Amino acid sequence: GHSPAPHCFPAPSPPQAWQHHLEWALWFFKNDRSRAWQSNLHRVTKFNTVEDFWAIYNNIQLASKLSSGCDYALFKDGIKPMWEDSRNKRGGRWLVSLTKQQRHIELDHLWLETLLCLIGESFGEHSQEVCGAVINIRAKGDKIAVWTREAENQEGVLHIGRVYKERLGLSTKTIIGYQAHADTATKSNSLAKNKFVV
Ligand code: MGP
Repeated sequence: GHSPAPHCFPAPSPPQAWQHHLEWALWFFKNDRSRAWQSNLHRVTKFNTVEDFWAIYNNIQLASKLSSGCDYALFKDGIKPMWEDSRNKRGGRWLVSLTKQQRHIELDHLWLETLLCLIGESFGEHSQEVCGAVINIRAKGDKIAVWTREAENQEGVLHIGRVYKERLGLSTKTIIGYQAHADTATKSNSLAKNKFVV
């Protein structure tokens, strides 16, 4: 460790080695089975300040009030919330699967905490690995996920997973898994295999 600086002034905070990401985009997906998946996905708005984030958050429906089949996604501006985007295609997601009961007691809180993890860059230098987050409102059980750009980046993925699980306040007994999008996109049933768990 460092010895204390020999003067009375507070030491300057260390320069932050990672780049701050300033622009975020909010997306909305509304399920219309007569249309292709991609054409149901719409970018609603962009923002780059915390004040604008709250103005938007306070003016849209809570996730728990959306109808089944809808999603919200918050992604760094320029990254589309789809596997095919070049920034997503080698990546994957930390997936939190919720029970039906959790929609009424925890869903909105968990999603807000997820959004704050992203815009507050809670993962330190590994925040640059984050692409975005998605919430799926589904009758069979809602899902929240944080998408990262490189599934082979074990150190970054695990750091993000540990911090995220802690921030959500999930008990140590709750296990969450990370799946590569390549596996999710080609899975034959609803469960892609976990590449990592925390
Ligand atoms: P979903 O909306 O992520 O989960 O994917 P859901 O509805 O809970 O279904 P499950 O299969 O996980 O149980 C539903 C379907 O939407 C997928 O099977 C794809 O057909 C389509 N889809 C979802 N995503 C995230 C993408 C994507 O990024 N790209 C494309 N092309 N299709 C997607």
